[in-house]
Amino acid sequence: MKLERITLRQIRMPLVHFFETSFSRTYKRDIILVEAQGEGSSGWGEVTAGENPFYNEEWTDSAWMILRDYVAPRVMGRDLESAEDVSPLTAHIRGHKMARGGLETAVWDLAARLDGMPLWKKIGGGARREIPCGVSIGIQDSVEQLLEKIEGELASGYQRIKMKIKPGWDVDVVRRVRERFPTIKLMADANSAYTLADVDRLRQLDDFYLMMIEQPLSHDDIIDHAELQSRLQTPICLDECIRTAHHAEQAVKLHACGIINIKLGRVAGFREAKRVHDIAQAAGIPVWCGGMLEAGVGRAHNIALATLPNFVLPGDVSASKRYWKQDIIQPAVETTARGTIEIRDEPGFGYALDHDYIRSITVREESLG
Ligand code: OSB
Ligand code: MG
Repeated sequence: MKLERITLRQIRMPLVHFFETSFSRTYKRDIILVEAQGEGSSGWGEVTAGENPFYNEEWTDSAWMILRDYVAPRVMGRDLESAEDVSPLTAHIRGHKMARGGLETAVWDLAARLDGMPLWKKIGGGARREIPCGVSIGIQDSVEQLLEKIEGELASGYQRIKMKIKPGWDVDVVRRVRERFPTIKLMADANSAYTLADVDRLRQLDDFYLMMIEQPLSHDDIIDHAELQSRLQTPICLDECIRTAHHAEQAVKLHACGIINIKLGRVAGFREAKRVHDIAQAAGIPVWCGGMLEAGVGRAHNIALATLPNFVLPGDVSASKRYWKQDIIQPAVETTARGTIEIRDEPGFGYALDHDYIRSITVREESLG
């Protein structure tokens, strides 16, 4: 397999509802789609970087430059035995894993299409025909608004609720959610808003039998999480700080977490995501698939990933309509009344691209040949 052309497209999509984390509020997304062409077919990937370097060091504009100037030139025209070969070719680039993952995932999709098989099969997944879904609910303007949102998501069938927390929107808000919904699967994501000095505050969350607390401490720290975990009953789930399989090994060794959230972009694509998955599985640590407010392409890739065997917990992959009035794929991603997404058997990521719609929301395009 050889790539003859790589096309980058930046699309702009308003969110149906703003999404607020401890680091920022987002109203619209600027997303890079990567089309990898070769052997008469196209594979598609989505760069999961945010619009600002607040979740990690990447953002839409940095990813565009890295893809154009560093990632694409290292892969274009090379003889690829399989999609596994892409990640090593770009591993010389420090950081910028979401930019690398944008092309890596596109090549996996291309490889699956060339073999006429679904992407979930190509990556070695298929442990389940439907993936269990939760939702991630951002910080709201009021607790009432949050309770209302949770009510709506539960009515749609979602299996677990994740709420975002930050200092000032934590213990009291979680308490009110628990009082209202005593038996739901509930968890909290802090996106690195705390330090070890907050241990007493974080210990108060043990009262609410949360499934887990996600990434309470620094985005690049594992050691402090290990100390915090030893002082908490609630399992810690690591997100931001697991960027490689080696980080997963270190977290296991230090007992820094009980659960890992795997995001394709954060670890540079399927190859490393599978390695993180395998390390966690061998250590008895369950994983789930995180989300980055993806449009349809990234969403479909996440669905494929979540069919690997150790993705046993409901993830943050949910229906398109929670994010977009119109998604870039057809059909849109929908959930069953059981709070699951059924996998599809079409070649590649399994959905059709809505090219006309993509064209209409494209704000920048560059073809690299
Ligand atoms: O920490 O999981 C996170 C969104 C943007 C950046 C970081 C995170 C999130 C989410 C949303 O929680 C998950 C989703 O619904 O896509
Ligand atoms: Mg998170």
